[in-house]
Amino acid sequence: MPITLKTVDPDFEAGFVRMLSAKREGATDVNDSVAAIIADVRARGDAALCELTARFDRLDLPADRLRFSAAEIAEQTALVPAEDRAALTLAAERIRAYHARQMPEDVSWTDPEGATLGWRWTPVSAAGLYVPGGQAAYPSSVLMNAIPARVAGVERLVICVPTPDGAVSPLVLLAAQLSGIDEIYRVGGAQAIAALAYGTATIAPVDKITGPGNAYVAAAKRQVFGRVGIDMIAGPSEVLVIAEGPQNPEWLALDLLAQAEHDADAQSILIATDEALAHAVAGAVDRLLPTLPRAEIAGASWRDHGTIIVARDLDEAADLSNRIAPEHLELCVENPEALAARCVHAGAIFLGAHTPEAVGDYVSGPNHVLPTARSARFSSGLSVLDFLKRTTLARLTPGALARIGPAAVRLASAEGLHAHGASVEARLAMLNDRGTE
Ligand code: HSO
Ligand code: ZN
Repeated sequence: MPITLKTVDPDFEAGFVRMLSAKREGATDVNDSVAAIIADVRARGDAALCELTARFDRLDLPADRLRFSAAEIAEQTALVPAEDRAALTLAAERIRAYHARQMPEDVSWTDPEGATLGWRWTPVSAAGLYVPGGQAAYPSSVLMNAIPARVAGVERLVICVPTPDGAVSPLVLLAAQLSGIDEIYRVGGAQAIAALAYGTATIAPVDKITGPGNAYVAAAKRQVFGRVGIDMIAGPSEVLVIAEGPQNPEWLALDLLAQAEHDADAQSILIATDEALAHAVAGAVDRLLPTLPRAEIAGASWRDHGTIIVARDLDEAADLSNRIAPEHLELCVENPEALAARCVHAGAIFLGAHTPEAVGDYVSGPNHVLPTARSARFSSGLSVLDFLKRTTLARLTPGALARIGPAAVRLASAEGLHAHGASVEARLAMLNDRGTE
């Protein structure tokens, strides 16, 4: 049974705070073993990569076979049924169109002192995308990571995906192909992250690593951060559904279960403004749960982390939502735009009863790599900006230097940095000799 809280109850606040601070991820400390793997790959390159792949994925390959050949990719992608290919192609097109609009413009202006200022965006040169193996090898996540990088103009894009016992996902390879990636290695875990960060003879290093992964991958990303950029460390997925009646309880129940089936640590929360609707949804969840192929995972998530809150009104619901700062926020209410304006901390908002979160996972266009564990308070989902760097630009005319330079001289002196001041003064002295405009 999920926790049910009513905001009118005197013990509501304590229960809500308990839910907010509950830790949903197992705290296995893998830092030491990850550090050893990274050190090994740095020291022994491909030899370490091959040995670790044999050990962890039971795949014994020489270094020159770690990369999928063009023939292997063609052979695998040909296995994808036409309907799946069409769906993935539609998803890729919509994700591309959405992200193309995120491309920021370079900016330049001349201020009243005569300084021409601005900034310029340039892509990182190479990015590595980690794709988990096994059950979590989501082709949709390949698109969500690769397409923004492509749109940003990243020249070299690489995928690392573990293939335990040699098992390959044709759809993952097709997603890579649709994103224009042909450099794909069957390497996973911390060793893949180490190779992407430091390079080996076979895998040239990249500048930025993105993509989800297990505890080892997450720890490895943390440890190589600084050497390379990383996207974020994603925690278990979560959804908050805010609903006011009348609503179809089954729709809402399925939205909660869609999140729950990801992971036993996932969290689904419903805030309803009327108690009858809350009960109807809870009943629908109980009815539908056993029918799911992933009933065990979804059941564990719903039992341990599922929460239903009955709020007084939508104002109160919005306040609670802002405290939760959910990764996904679904607004099944009469006027979702008005409510969305009040919900300021959320990774992605889905407006209205006909926008289930699952369409956002695949085909609506926005990215599904989103801030979890309340990090939507200070961060955003993956975007084109994650693959761009902003370089600032400044050009001063002699007149501009004459007008603002003396303040720099003054501040340099205050900071005790003589050469700083002198570099400006030398120019000012010359300008004084010549006279400036
Ligand atoms: N809801 C997940 C993404 C996903 N769902 C991939 C299905 N496939 C995290 O936003
Ligand atoms: Zn999902």
